[in-house]
Amino acid sequence: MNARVLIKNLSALDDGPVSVSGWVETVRDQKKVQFVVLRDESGAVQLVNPRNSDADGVVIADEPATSISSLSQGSFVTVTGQLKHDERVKLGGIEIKLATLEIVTLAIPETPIAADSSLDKRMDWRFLDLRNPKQNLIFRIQTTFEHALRTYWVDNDFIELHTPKLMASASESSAELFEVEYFDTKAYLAQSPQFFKQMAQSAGFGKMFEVGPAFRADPSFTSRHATEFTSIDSEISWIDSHEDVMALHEDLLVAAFTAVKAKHGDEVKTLFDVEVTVPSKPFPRIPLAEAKEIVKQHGYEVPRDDDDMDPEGERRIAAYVKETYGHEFVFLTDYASSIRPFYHMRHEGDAGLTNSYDLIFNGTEISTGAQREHRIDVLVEQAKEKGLDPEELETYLDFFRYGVPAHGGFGMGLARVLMLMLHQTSIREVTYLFRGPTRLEP
Ligand code: AMO
Repeated sequence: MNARVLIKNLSALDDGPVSVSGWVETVRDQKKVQFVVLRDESGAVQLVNPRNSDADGVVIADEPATSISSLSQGSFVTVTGQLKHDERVKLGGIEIKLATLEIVTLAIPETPIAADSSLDKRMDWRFLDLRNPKQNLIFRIQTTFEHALRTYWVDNDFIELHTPKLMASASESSAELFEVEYFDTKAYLAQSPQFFKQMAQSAGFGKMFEVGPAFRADPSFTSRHATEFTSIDSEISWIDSHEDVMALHEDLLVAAFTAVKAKHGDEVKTLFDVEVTVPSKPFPRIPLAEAKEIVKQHGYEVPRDDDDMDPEGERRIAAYVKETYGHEFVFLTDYASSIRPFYHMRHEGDAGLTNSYDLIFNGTEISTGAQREHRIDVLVEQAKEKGLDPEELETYLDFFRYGVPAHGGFGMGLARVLMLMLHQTSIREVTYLFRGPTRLEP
C-alpha cells in the first residue's frame, strides 16, 4: 500500500498509484460515475469512480461504489487509486481514479452549521467551522507570525520567560480582575505579565519576551475584547526613552509581516481578498493631544477632553495617517499621566505626560508600551497619587530597591493583530477558542 500523500503534493507527482486521506466535502453520486471532493489539511482533490455495469448495462452495486453512496459530508476516508493529470479538471488539473475507499468514520449527515450560520452558532461548532480553508489559514498565519517574532527575539539575545498566571494581587488594574479560590486564601488571574517582566530587568536579564495568556474580567461584548487572550510582551533594559521600545516594536512587526507576506501573501489575497503590506520604518508617530486636534479638524471631537482616544477617534486618526502617509500603523505618544498606570515614567519637566504610546493598526489599538519609572522614590509617589497603597505593592516595589536599569516594554494582543491584518470584524474569528462573558465552551 502506498504511503499517504498530502493533497497539496499530488500535482508534483507523476501519474500512478497514490493514497490520500481526508474528509468528504461533496459527493456527486451519478448513475454512471461518482465524484467526491476530498479535503485534507493541505488542499482538496477530486476523486472519480466510474460505475461498473453488467452485460445488460445495469449498474452493479460493487465497491467502492456502495461505500461512496453511503458517504455523508464530513466523513473521514482513506482512499487509494490512480493519480491522473487532466487539464479539464477544474480543481487543480488532477483527479484520482478510485481503487479502494475505506471509511474511517462516518459523519452525522445533518451538519449543524452552514456557510450562512451566525458567528455565535459557528463558535458552538468551532471544530467544524475550522475545517473551512479560510479559518485554517488564519492559524497557519498565526504560527508564521509568532515564529518570526521568536526568531527575531532569539537572534537578538532575548530571554523567553513564562511568568505565573496565578497572582496575589492585581497586575494591571483592580477592575477587570478574576478572583479564584486558592486553598484558604484568594488568588487573581494575571491581567498582564507586567510586574514580572519588569522583575526580569531587576534580575539582570536585559531583554525578555513572553507569549502567554492574560485574563480580564471585562463584561463588555465588543468585537475586540476577550476575557482570556494571548498577550505578546517584550521588555528591555538600558533604554533612553520609549523611542527605543517603539524601535523594537517596529523591527518585530516588520519581521513578522515580512514572513507572513512571503509565506501566505497569495493565499490571503485569494481567500480574504486582502493584500498583506509590510510596514515601512519608521511608523508615523503623533502625540495624543495632536492626534485629537487632527481628528477634531476633520470633524470629529473625541468625547471628554482629558480622556483616552475612543474607538471612533482611533479609526479617524488611522484614516488620516493612511491618507497622509500611506501607512497602516501609527504610534500615538505622550499619553496624559491621568489615564496611564502609575508605573509609566513621566516626562522630565512635565509630570502631566508620560513616556508612553499606543500602537494603532488599521484603526484599532493593538498595543500599549512605555518607559517604566525605575526610581523607587518617584515610583512610590506615583503609586500614592493614583490612590494605591504602597504596602500592597511591596513585592513589586522591592524590585526597584536593589539597583535596576532604565527599562521599558510593550504588551500586544495577538488576536487584535490578526483580526486587523485580515480585515476581520471580530477577534472571535481569529481566536482558536474565544472566551467571553457568556462563552466558556467549547
Ligand atoms: P493594555 O492593557 O493596553 O496594556 O493591554 C495591551 C494589549 O493587550 C490587548 N488586550 C486585549 N485583547 C483582547 N481582549 C482584551 N480584553 C484585551 N485587553 C488588552 C490589546 C492591548 O493593546 N501591561 C500593559 C502593557 C505594557 O505596558 O507593557 C498592558 O497590559 O491589544
